[in-house]
Amino acid sequence: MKRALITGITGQDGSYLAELLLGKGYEVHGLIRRASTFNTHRIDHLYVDPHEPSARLFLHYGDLSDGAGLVSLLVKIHPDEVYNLAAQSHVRVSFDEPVHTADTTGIGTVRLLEAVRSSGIDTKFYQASTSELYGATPPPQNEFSPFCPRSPYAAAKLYSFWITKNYREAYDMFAVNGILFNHESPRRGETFVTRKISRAVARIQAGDQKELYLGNLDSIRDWGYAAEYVEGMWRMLQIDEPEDFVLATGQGYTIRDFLEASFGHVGLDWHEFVKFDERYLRPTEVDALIGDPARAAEKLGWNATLDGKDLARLMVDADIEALDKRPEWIDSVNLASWTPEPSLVGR
Ligand code: NDP
Ligand code: GDR
Repeated sequence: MKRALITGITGQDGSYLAELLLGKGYEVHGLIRRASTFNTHRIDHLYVDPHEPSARLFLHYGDLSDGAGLVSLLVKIHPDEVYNLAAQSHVRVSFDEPVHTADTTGIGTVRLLEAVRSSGIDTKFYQASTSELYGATPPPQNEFSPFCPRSPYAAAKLYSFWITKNYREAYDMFAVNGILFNHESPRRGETFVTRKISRAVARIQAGDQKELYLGNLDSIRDWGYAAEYVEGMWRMLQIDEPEDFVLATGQGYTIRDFLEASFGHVGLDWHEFVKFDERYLRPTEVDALIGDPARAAEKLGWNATLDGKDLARLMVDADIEALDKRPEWIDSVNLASWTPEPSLVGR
């Protein structure tokens, strides 16, 4: 049985990847952070009591800031594959917490690589790199496009990209970068723009929310489906020679297009609900990201089947279903009066 270690298993991608690997017969180990509230809701459906003989998912407390802990964990688990998905992953937040972002999203990667190297374990290593590396480089972007990061997050990920490549070359490690363009799902964090919109559509339709505050509506993103992208991550570790790949749909849409598709899906006109709030602007913006996934199609046989507009419909339907499942007593409460102030709605 193959054994994998996933950092960031409680996040969107980690949960889909855990599902995929368990389905392929792997024993899956996940790094989780101790929190004062439960942070495992995305993987609760996969959990089997470790005392059961059928259990193949095991969770371990740890943190990318704790290098010694990572060494101990690797020695204990002895994984065949390591997927480094953990990061402070919010671009806007990285301007508020640049040093923390550098420490987890950047230095965290070398802590994990160094833990692999120093523990002498023979394992393949996947690094969650990002289209944000291209920043100001105009689309279409592929594996040969120059990097031009535009945020503390992207600068930290740039370090992680190069240190992963360096460990591959210096120590002959099977270490790869997946340069993934935006990918979304019903499990997307609520403060990323797609989920913020799909949740708002569901809540506005149910009468629980009146307005939606957003920032820049002109940026273009290449949105794919997270459940498909984790398959691409896995395929990158199954080829003979390690190399870096772009995963994308090749189709770009503006935030306006996403609004049109989401609100339009339930027969609403977004112009009536969306308001501008400058707090959601970034000091430096990434205007347009549209990936060229040709290399992944050719060498990995990987293709995205859903694009941004499909995602808008899928996510709105999922958020409406989630609201429908809430207990009946909640309907007797005036939720509209509970709508948080814009400052609390997220970034
Ligand atoms: P999420 O923000 O949903 O998940 C991030 C994960 O990292 C969570 O499990 C979080 O734990 C964990 N984490 C954060 N800080 C630490 C730390 N110091 N030590 C250990 N774990 C930590 O991200 P996604 O699932 O969307 O993305 C996965 C990875 O892929 C990230 O690295 C992201 O930057 C990158 N990426 C994402 C893209 C996307 O469109 N989704 C595109 C390209 C790259 P907790 O739950 O406790 O907060
Ligand atoms: P991004 O995703 O920055 O591309 O990073 P996000 O959804 O946060 O922003 C996309 C675009 O929408 C604009 N925008 C808003 N964004 C947010 N979050 N909230 C708003 O209210 C809002 N209004 C407009 C943004 O300005 C931006 O142009 C994501 C993350 O998952 C990264 O970890 C990953 O590396 C990249 O995708 C690829």
